[in-house]
Amino acid sequence: MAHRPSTKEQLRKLKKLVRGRKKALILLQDNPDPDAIASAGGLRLLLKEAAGCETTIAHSGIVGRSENRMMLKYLGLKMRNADELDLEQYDLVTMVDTQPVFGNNPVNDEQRVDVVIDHHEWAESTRQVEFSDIRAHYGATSTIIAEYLFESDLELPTPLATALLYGIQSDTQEFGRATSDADIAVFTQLYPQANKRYLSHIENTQEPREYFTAVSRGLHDTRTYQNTAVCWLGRTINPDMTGEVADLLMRLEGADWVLCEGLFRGVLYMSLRTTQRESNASNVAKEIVADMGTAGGHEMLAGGQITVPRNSFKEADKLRKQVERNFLNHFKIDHRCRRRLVSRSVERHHEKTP
Ligand SMILES: [Mn+2]
Repeated sequence: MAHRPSTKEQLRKLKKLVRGRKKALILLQDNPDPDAIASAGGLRLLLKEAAGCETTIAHSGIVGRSENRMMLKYLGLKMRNADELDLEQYDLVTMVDTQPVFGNNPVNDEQRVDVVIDHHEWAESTRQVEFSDIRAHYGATSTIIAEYLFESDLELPTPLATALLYGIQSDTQEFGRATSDADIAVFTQLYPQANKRYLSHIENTQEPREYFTAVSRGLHDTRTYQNTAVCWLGRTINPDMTGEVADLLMRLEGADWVLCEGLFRGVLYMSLRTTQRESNASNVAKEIVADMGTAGGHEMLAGGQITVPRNSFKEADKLRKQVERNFLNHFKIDHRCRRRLVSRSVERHHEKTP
C-alpha cells in the first residue's frame, strides 16, 4: 500500500500552498449536512490562521433541515449561493465533504480547485487537484478537519468543537456505521470542549408540520421486496428528506437495503442505505443511477441525483421507476414479490377512527 502521509505532513503541505492567498472559497455539496457545515467552519479557522485569508463559504441548493440552519447560526457562518459568485475571483478554491466530479456541487469540468478534503470514495479526477486529502475509511470529514486543527495547536471555540463533534456523530449515526478509530479518538478529544446542552438541543430540533406530512406520505408509498424497501416521496419539501426517510426505513425488521427517492426543484434525489458493512453502496448507487445522473458515497450509504427535464413530475416518475428497476435487477429480485409497508386495511381502520 502506498505511503499515507500523516496529518502533520499534510498540514505542512497545505500551509505552504495557502501562503500568500488572499481570497479563499470553501465549496460544499449542494444541500450541506452537519458534517459539511462543521468542516467548513473548521477549515475557515485553519485558513485564517495559516494565511489570514478572507473566506467565503458557498454552495448551491438549499439548507433544508432545521438542525442545519441551527448549526449555521450557532457557528456564525454565512453561506453564499455559489451560483451567484464569480469563482474566478478567488485565488484559493477549496472543497470539503465532496469532490469535483461528484455532481452534487457547483464545480464543473473547467473549474480549477486547489484543495479537496473529503471522506467519500476517491474519485479519479481528484488527482488533478493540487492538494487532496481523501480518507474514505473515515466516518466524517469533520474528523480530518479536527485532526488538522489539533495538529495546529489551535484553540477551538466552543461552537466549533460542538459542531465538529456533531458532524462526526451524525455522519456515523452515532458510530453505527463506517467509523474508524480516528473518529472515536477525535470525538473523545472534542467531547470535553463541546457544549452538551446545545448538542442535545440540536439533536432534538423541532420540525414544521410539512415534515411529518412528507414522512407520512413516504411511509404510505413504501414497498418492500424481500430484504429491501423502496420508497417514493414524490415532490418533497427539501432534498434532505430522502436520506431522512431512508434512515427511518432502515429500522424496519429484515431490511438490508433501502432506496428512497424524491423530487425537489427539478432534481430527482435518491438515497441508498445498507446494513451490510461489506457491501459497497456507492458502487450500487452509481450502477442504478447509470448514465441518467450522478451518484457516489460510502460503503453503507450513498446518494445520487438526476436532473429532471422541465421539472416535470411525469418525467421524474419515469426516472425514479427506472432507478427502482435497476435496483431490483441488481439484486435479482422478482418485482412481483412486492408488499406495501403500511397495509391498506390499517389505513382504512384509521380513517374510521374519530
Ligand atoms: Mn460527510
